Amino acid sequence: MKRKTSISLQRKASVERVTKETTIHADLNLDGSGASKISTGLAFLDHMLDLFTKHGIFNLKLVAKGDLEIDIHHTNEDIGIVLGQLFKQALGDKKGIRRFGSCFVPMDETLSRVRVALDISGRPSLFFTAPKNVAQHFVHRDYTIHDARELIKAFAIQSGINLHVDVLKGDDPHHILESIFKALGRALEQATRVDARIPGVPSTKGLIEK
Ligand SMILES: [Mn+2]
Repeated sequence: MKRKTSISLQRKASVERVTKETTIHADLNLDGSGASKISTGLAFLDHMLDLFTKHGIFNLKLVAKGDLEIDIHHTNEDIGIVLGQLFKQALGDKKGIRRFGSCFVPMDETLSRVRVALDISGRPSLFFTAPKNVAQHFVHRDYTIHDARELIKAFAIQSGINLHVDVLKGDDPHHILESIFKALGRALEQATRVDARIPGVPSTKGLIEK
């Protein structure tokens, strides 16, 4: 595996990940305007990452080419890995950030039944719950809520974020996934925001695990 990264003083990061399964190039600006340029080979995932970027008010460019002839697993998971690495690098020493974020995003019948809450704690974990009958539904030919869970898990682990995603109700998987990716973007927007009143890292310990 080849991996190249670059960090700038501004809260930006670039990641290039090349393996036998996928090739991914990505650039993130945490202090963007919600502009996205996404091409993953999976139309539904492009749509979700556009929403994530827009509602996170980040700028994200991501081009992925993966072994989709096998299935979407490698491409989907590796995109989660790269997104996590981008956020970890762009956050740098995490000085002055709000650290916590949470959001409910209404989407027609899934009103207030998708909850996302997160802590940029440096201690990565994902707690993801969804009603059984919803989780296995195919959304668009080849993308399920289970696939979204796998991407978000890789993201949480690589970014060092403690992340809770709870789908409590909802009938339409497309709407549920939109709520999840929008709420994740908005909760990250809150948590990554720099607040001038916060001196140093937002922890009484005086550090956040690297
Ligand atoms: Mn849609």
